[in-house]
Amino acid sequence: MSIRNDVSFATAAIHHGYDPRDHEGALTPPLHLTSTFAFDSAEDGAARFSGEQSGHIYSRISNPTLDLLERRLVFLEGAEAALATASGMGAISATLWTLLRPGDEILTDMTLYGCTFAFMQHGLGRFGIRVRHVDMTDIDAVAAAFGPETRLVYFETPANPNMRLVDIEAVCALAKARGAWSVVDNTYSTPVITRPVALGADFVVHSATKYLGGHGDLVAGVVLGRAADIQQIRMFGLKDMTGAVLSPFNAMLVLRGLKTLELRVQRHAASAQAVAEWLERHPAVHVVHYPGLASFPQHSLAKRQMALPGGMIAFRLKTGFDGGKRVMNRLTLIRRAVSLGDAETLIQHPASMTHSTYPVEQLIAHGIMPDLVRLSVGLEDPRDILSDLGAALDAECPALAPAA
Ligand code: 7XF
Repeated sequence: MSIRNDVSFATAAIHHGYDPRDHEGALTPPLHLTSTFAFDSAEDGAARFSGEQSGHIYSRISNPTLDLLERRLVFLEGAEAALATASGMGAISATLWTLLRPGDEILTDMTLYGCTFAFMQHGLGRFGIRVRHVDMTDIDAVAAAFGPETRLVYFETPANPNMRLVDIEAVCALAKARGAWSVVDNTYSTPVITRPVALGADFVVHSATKYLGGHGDLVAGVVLGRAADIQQIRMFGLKDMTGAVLSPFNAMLVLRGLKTLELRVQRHAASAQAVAEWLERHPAVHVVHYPGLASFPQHSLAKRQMALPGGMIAFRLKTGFDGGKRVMNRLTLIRRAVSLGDAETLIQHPASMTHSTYPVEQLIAHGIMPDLVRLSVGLEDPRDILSDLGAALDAECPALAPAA
């Protein structure tokens, strides 16, 4: 199913899949806080288990509140089906455990979120699935990296934490031609900015903990793809392998977050553009990685593939890693915390925090500079964000003066 043209994104994010008339007029969808579902008869129960009869059985398999969230996300991402999970890692692991077998190989970009990297290296690696990293900004290198065992291509765009972009259409077309599945982590972009399914991706995964939830009060994930594949992931990767089922309460919070997703992402992006331009002009800053800057090496791909440049920025200071630590410790409004996509502006140091799962000697090879600082631009008044950053960065300037 493709994105419908008759209802706009913002409207669907509020209304799609729910009619108050089916729920005693309740404006807000009811929360189905139940672990199990009563059958009308022993025969009905057996028919549900055998698949002859549709209907819920047990909340590790499905639940009406999760069902609504899944249908809404299906619409927003333009996919056929979705499976909500307890976390982004739950979505990624349930998907890969379902699709891969010992001896298979995954082709992935150099840069991945730290726990995705660890899951592939140590989780899948332990069970005979190999991971090959390739620079996916170089399409010829991707084409050359396929081997006879390559079953799946996996990447993030923009990549966490260095903002590298991958050309979704080009890489997914290569995967398809070589008979491999493509899985795109769309956490940084959200469907407001990029819809990978329309660009040829087989699967889209999210950490819904981030922009989809949007308020820093939950952990959740989702995988989207074709109906038959998602059903397999539900009945094997989720039900039998990981059990990483989302709580209906958290599903409700994600549904609430989705209502303002488009508005929030627009504001995150507008503020991040202003902050990135300001950072680029600051004398203490060495380099800023942000898709909305003309100086960004993949700026033209960003304009082609992304409706907005997003809310995430990575930067490096002229005073290096120690300078980054000093700046972080001077901030009074911006919070020193991992995660992203929250109302609060968050700052963290990937090499020692979110990406500390990489062996230190491999960080640079994976494009994660040890002095890189990551900023998730929040929804505060951008003038307040800039004034906090300004004070912290100006205090760094004396350290720039050449030694007498
Ligand atoms: O299991 P989670 O909901 O935390 O999601 C995992 C995940 C998957 N993909 C991407 C691109 C992610 O960024 C994440 C989580 N990242 C957080 C971060 O980078 O701050 C986790 C904090 S350690």
